[in-house]
Amino acid sequence: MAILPIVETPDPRLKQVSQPVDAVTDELRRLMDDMLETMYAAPGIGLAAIQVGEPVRVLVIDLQELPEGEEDEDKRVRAPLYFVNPEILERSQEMTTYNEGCLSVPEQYAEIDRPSVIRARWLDYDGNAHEQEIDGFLATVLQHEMDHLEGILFIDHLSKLKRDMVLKKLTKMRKLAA
Ligand code: GNR
Ligand code: NI
Repeated sequence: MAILPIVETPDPRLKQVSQPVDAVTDELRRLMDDMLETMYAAPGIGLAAIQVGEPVRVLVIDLQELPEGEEDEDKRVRAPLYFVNPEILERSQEMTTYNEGCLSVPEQYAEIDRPSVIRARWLDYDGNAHEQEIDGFLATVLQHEMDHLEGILFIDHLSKLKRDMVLKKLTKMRKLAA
């Protein structure tokens, strides 16, 4: 397994539309393993293949939630999810707002509205097909990741004024870090 460099805005690769994969092969599983390792190291809770420069419709998610009643941050449980060629079949009219971040827009956050519940279809790590209704934080993160497959970042859901403010803060942060 390998930790891969994460592509950051304004890299034009993040605007690319990713292509469906023909089959879940060992080579694709290797990519998914590397994406997961890269995501854990970042650390993050989701990663689309284009964020490591691969324009294919593949993403990994692990919400790494604390067990009920647990407060120790070290007790987070790993439960990786793999989505190949994901599709959204239905979206609820009801919307939910989350303060989103993105590894490709480091250390910037903004409140984004998205449908609260979606019905999705995808292939998993073994190439098995799933169709399921998804709600809660997973619905938000899956929609954030699926946006990456269309070349869309969470900041693209903001007004130009707010987006430019975020990008300005990012530039300033990078100058301070340099
Ligand atoms: O690590 C991440 N956290 C996050 C928080 C709220 C909504 C979406 C996300 S996904 C993000 C990782 C990432 O950039 N995935 O593309
Ligand atoms: Ni992201």
